[in-house]
Amino acid sequence: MTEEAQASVEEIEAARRLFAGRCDFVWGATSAQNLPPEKLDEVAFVGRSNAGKSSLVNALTGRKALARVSQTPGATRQINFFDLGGQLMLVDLPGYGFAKRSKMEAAQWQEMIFVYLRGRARLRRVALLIDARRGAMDSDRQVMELLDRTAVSYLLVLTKVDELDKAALDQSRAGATAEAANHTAALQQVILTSTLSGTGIPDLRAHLASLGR
Ligand SMILES: Nc1nc2c(ncn2[C@@H]2O[C@H](COP(=O)(O)OP(=O)(O)OP(=O)(O)O)[C@@H](O)[C@H]2O)c(=O)[nH]1
Ligand SMILES: [Mg+2]
Repeated sequence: MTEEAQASVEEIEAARRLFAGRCDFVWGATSAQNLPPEKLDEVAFVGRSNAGKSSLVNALTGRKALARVSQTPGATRQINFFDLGGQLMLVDLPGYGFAKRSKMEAAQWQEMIFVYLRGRARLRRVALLIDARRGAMDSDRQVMELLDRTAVSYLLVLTKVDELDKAALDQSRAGATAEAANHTAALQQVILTSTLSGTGIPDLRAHLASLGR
């Protein structure tokens, strides 16, 4: 069994305050050639299309429409940068693994995501989102391997846990934990989240806020 690092009451409260404060959209990059200068440490939200990245950015910051959310995969079309209180840059990326897009476009987006992940000196952490109903797929493993190679530490975040009963959730958690154990740059902690019920949101805030200090 892995012991999960629990945030203290003080850390949870400090994180709540940080995420309740200002958060401003500052930049949308349509290609890896027009990324903004690196002013703050960055945390990127990465995952397959529709995994719930933009929803999670909204839930963390308590905003309804800071980041654009859609039922249709492909909602986020650029790399969006949000300045959280001058402390941390939240970076919402387009999703990968969306089969309906043209091959050309899919390849361009994949390239943009990979260039960003490889080349950002102040990228402190990646939250790699995995739909709890689906588990990790090959496209996720490609990203994990890239992050292992570049030694950017990442946290597996299971999303939409409200959709699962307890047995399915236990299975999903076990799958993600095993996946993390297989990858050198993956943190051993897995965070379970739901933007509908709020499960895991304070924990994820605490995790990210500890980077901004
Ligand atoms: N049941 C449930 N649905 C969720 C949750 N989070 C997000 N969704 C839904 O999942 C869909 C996709 O959400 P987005 O936040 O747009 O996903 P994304 O990963 O940003 O997608 P792309 O930008 O296309 O890569 C939307 O219909 C959301 O309402 C959750 O915690 N529970
Ligand atoms: Mg999105």
